[in-house]
Amino acid sequence: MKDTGSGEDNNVAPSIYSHVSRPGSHRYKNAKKGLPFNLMIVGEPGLGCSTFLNTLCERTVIPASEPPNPEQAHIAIPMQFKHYSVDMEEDGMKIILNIIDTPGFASGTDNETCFNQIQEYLETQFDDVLAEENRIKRNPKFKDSRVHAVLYFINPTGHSLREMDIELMRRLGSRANVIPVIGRADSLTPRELVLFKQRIMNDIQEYNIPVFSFPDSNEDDDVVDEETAEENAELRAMMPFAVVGCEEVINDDGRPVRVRSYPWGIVQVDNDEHSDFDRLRYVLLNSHIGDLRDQTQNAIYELYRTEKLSASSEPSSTQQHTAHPQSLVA
Ligand SMILES: Nc1nc2c(ncn2[C@@H]2O[C@H](COP(=O)(O)OP(=O)(O)OP(=O)(O)O)[C@@H](O)[C@H]2O)c(=O)[nH]1
Ligand SMILES: [Mg+2]
Repeated sequence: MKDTGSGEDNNVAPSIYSHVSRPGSHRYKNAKKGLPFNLMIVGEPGLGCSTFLNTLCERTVIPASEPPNPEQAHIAIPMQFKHYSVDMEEDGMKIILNIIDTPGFASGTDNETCFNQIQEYLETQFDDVLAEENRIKRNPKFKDSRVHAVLYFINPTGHSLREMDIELMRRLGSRANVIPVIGRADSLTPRELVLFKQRIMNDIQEYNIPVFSFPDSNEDDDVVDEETAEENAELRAMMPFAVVGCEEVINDDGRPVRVRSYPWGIVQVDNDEHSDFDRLRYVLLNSHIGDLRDQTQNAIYELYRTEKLSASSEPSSTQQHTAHPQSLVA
């Protein structure tokens, strides 16, 4: 069954985090019903995934999880895929944010099952599109549920990536735009965070982990204008994004501000000096929403489609798959 957040709400308040959007995102402003963006969140229990999503949506979409019953603590809870849909508005652009949360990920000893389930989930969405492309009569109401980005939450240990992180990101990187994120980043001091980010990026390079990269003008034949190339270089240097989430909103001179209050001070979620939350939010819902969708549809799905069709041994089924691959692009 599908859990829906406040997806029915048509009078969506513009985000308190709104900036001026980059020209690239304006091409979707005509998406009258809203531009669908499918976002999956994966992370170990307690890393702040749900809080991050609620912060992103600026409302409680995912309720706080019930504390586990101590008498049943020995029973591993299977991972679930929970769906939420939220209407958002970002600088005049309507976005239908479809969230896939994965509570229970890595909460038992058998991570392999979780990895397989997530990979299968991503591939099933591709299979649905492939099947739809090949129908003689297309379903006009077909919902494209290919996942446009997977946020992978890394534990703020301060060490480096663990085997589990490497294995999961490696496996999912060919099936989705994986964006690594350090959860609960306020647990590290600024200096620890710099070192931790460096170690993670070294591991990503060393183990050839295919995470989403913000393209450089030299690397990409597509036109990446100077402004975008500069912005992308800045974003690459910031990776992995260190996020802080919080549900508490305080009034700061008439401006609603999300803060985590501690006896020794406060952490402001949207303050760039405290957290990369605001930059990541902007990447997902504004500057790179088009790139993430295009990359999913034109590169990742295409690769999957080719693999799948090449593997198909039946000559008749190969002939069937001749529909134009772009035909389902919203
Ligand atoms: N210090 C700190 N705590 C956080 C942050 N985000 C969430 N928390 C706290 O961490 C705890 C777990 O947060 P959740 O958002 O429920 O974490 P989750 O990853 O969704 O965990 P489960 O759904 O329980 O598996 C809560 O007590 C949150 O208040 C953060 O950025 N910093
Ligand atoms: Mg959660």
